[in-house]
Amino acid sequence: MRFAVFATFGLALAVSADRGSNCVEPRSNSMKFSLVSQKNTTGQWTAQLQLIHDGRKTDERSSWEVDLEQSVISCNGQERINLTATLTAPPEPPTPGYELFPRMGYYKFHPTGHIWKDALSVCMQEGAHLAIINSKAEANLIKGLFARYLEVKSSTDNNHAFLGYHDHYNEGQYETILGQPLNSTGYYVFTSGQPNNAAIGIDPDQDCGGVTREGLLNDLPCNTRYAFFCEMELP
Ligand SMILES: [Ca+2]
Ligand SMILES: [Ca+2]
Repeated sequence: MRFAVFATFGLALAVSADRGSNCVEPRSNSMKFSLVSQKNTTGQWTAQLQLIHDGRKTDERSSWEVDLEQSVISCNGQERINLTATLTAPPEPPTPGYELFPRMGYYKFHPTGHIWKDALSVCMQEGAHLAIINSKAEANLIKGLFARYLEVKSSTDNNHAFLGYHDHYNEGQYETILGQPLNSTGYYVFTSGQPNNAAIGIDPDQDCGGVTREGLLNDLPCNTRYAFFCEMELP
């Protein structure tokens, strides 16, 4: 959904919305603009536009984006400032329950424990995959989602969740569920003393990927139930 706001200096304001067959009206009317246009000491006009949508500024976790273009026309000693602001609304999550994180993807935390292969299936059924961490920023995102749930259900412990990596084929050689070596994903930070491949309960070893509440990696037993993260790539 894209629509544009055209403003001329002097605050004559008009709104033009694309009403094509694939467009819908905005769902919320809690949208405010803050527009500042001023001449600096060298005589140049500058403009700043800020969008506040649902109480959040565009530079916070809102994924609304604002592009502002400005041109100055001088005519008969007068200056006319043309401003064009283009708002781009975030796409709807392809599957309910997924949250968009701009430039990262859609994520969903499942707070009810599953064994690893069932967690893998749940994510696939939702059109996603078990999450793979590719950066410190993504690890922080996972940590933040985990922190929303002080307790998880039907999980072996409250402090771990499954991710999309494993060492099913070669012990200690971790790879993602997409076949990439884990140490080339951009994030390979295990928590202290891990991976340890230790036996827990009915599991003789640990071949499935996990993450701690601190966003650090830990190998986990595959047939033990943990909460898990699904991830959907941006289109
Ligand atoms: Ca292992
Ligand atoms: Ca471990």
